[in-house]
Amino acid sequence: MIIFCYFREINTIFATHFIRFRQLMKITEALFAGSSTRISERPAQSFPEFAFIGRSNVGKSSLINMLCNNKKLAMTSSKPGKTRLVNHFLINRKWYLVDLPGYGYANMSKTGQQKLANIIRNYINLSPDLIMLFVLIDSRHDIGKIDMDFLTRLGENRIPFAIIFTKGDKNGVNARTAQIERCKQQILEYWEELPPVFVSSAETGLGKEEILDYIESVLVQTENSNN
Ligand SMILES: Nc1nc2c(ncn2[C@@H]2O[C@H](COP(=O)(O)OP(=O)(O)OP(=O)(O)O)[C@@H](O)[C@H]2O)c(=O)[nH]1
Ligand SMILES: [Mg+2]
Repeated sequence: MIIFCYFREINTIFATHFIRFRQLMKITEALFAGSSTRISERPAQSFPEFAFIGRSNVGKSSLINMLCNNKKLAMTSSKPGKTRLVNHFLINRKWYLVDLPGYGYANMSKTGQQKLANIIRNYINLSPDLIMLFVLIDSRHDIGKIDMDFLTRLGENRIPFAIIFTKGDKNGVNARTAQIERCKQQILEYWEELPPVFVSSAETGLGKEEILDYIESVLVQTENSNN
């Protein structure tokens, strides 16, 4: 299948990311740097970007807050469709965390959904500084068609991504592990190998160290390949 070779190529470029570095990344400063609807409106200063995407309400903004130890940094809500802009947060004055609107919010008007889809597509396809997209999946659910289609498009556009299974506190460890295993098998029906996979909880901090260490390893790798 054509997707397989795309993923193999992404994997070759990012293979070294699978090696765990013990960098003990710490976020000492997280500053809101601006909101945008198109790439031309991004913050003027350019730094490597790690962006968070996934279904509306999956926990993107909450995860950013958890990673930054600041519950008020990104706006969250129990109602889907809260984040409607691309929000840049400058971390340690060196890189950005980017909070994106969610996809798949069925209760929004068709025009509203289209608008969000355009904002997401514009950012993902055109940002020259996006080095890793974290695709968030609710750890209690199967991977839906909308998520799988989204992953396929990432493969087609050669966007490097990792997966984070969110809301890990909502299920017991056994049920969570079994469900995540199901999701991995679903991914392997379309992909030759799994991307890097993490489990998180914005409530308990589960996954924080692993995700931050991974970001650090990608940053080190990117710096090395630029020198
Ligand atoms: N128990 C639990 N609840 C979570 C977790 N992460 C997010 N939530 C809750 O899920 C709801 C949605 O969280 P958000 O972070 O706003 O989700 P989002 O993906 O940014 O949503 P949109 O911006 O609407 O696309 C909120 O009520 C959060 O408190 C988690 O890890 N555990
Ligand atoms: Mg949000």
